[in-house]
Amino acid sequence: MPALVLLGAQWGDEGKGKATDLLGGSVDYVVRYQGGNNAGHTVVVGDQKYALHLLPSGILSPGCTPVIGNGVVVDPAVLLSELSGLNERGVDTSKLLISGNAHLITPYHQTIDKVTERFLGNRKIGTTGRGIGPAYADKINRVGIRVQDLFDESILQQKVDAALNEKNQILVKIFNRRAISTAQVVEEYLGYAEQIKGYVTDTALVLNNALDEGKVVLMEGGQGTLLDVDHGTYPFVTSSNPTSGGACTGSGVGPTKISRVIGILKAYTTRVGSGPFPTELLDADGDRLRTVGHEFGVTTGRDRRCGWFDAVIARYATRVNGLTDFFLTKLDILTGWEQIPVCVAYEIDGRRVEELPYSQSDFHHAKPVYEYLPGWSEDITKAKSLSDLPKNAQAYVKALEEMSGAPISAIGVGPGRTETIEIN
Ligand code: 2SA
Ligand code: GDP
Ligand code: MG
Repeated sequence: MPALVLLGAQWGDEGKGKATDLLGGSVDYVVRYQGGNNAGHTVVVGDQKYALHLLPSGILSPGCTPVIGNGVVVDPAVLLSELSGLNERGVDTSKLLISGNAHLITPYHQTIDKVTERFLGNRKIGTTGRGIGPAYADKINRVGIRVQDLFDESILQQKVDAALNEKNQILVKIFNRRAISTAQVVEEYLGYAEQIKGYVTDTALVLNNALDEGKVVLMEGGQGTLLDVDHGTYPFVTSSNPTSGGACTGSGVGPTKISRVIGILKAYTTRVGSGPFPTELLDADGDRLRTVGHEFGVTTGRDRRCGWFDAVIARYATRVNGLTDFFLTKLDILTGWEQIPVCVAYEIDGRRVEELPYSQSDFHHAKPVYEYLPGWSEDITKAKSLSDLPKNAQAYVKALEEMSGAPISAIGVGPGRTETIEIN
């Protein structure tokens, strides 16, 4: 198996961290290809719980080389603090590789992210406030600062100065904030250069050489398909491409090298931030999913919005990512419901719609059409095979598989590494 991609099939927080960690033992490299420290990936190893924001989840697998690809935006202060946090807990992070072409998040990106959200008022995106969108905007505008710029003081000075010329105009004149000083940013960032230098390399070359030698490379998405800037619920999206195409551009590995694309699919649906969500539950059932499923932002601590499983979204994820299979997660959280609604289609202005509407206005008006599947009450957290599950849980999994358009190859029945059913 050469390269494989693992990504979120919904709005993120499907359990990608656990899934990556599960595969970590059988892969040589784990690569983050987009996003930054807006991600929150939880990995539970024995009695230890790790929350990773910027680093790839593979950093917890000793045999694995973790890679931050060119498509990621890196906040160096967060990077260093995440590394030292792991080191203090005895995790070896010395193998980390960071692309010199990855862009940097700077304090002015965070300021712009936060003030823009404040000015948008009730039209806000609900960002994580980590400066992600403004950093990607600078990358596309060709005024971004890259990791490699840290190692040339005069280039860094020139680039920060050019970027701040424009930013300060906006901050002072439009947002009524204080101007940010070039000297201060340059001094802070030069301070990171020495600490980061040893990790920085041409990661695309390293990964392609590794693939030529028969090594296995896992590319790990942050966020999820419906938060993709091209294929998600724009403008309520993140500013990068979590979908499978992003794995190629964000790592420098071509599509012909990828043999498997795994979609991580939660047995119900959650979303953090603003935007349409047809199966959202604003009642006691939603609160129950949030409480039982511990649905709170790993990065910001925000309540996640919760709702029933949406098969229209799952089918869409299969299509836009070319998924080969799904990992179904958090099935255990559904234990105890008498019946479980599953959205099989939408009703939009009196019409039944089977595919995700490309028009955002239509999607905003989509009402879920539910089928009701019988629930189960038995504890499933010790199940090791499909046949260990109660009949109704097996039927729920089978129904989701049929509706979603790709086979389910693993089922999560708890947060721990071993709480997984693998299906061959
Ligand atoms: P941003 O900060 O520009 O990427 O925000 C834009 C939208 O993307 C959403 N987003 C996320 N959604 C789910 N999980 C994410 N990671 C954290 C987690 C989130 C947290 O694992 O819990 O802690 O709040 C994530 N990152 C970005 C975001 O909510 C906006 O809707
Ligand atoms: P990610 O962003 O996709 O990596 O997901 P998060 O870490 O933000 O959220 C998923 C949460 O569900 C984490 O707390 C995981 O430990 C937990 N989790 C993952 N798989 C399962 C599962 O099968 N059952 C239960 N109960 N929890 C799970
Ligand atoms: Mg998360």
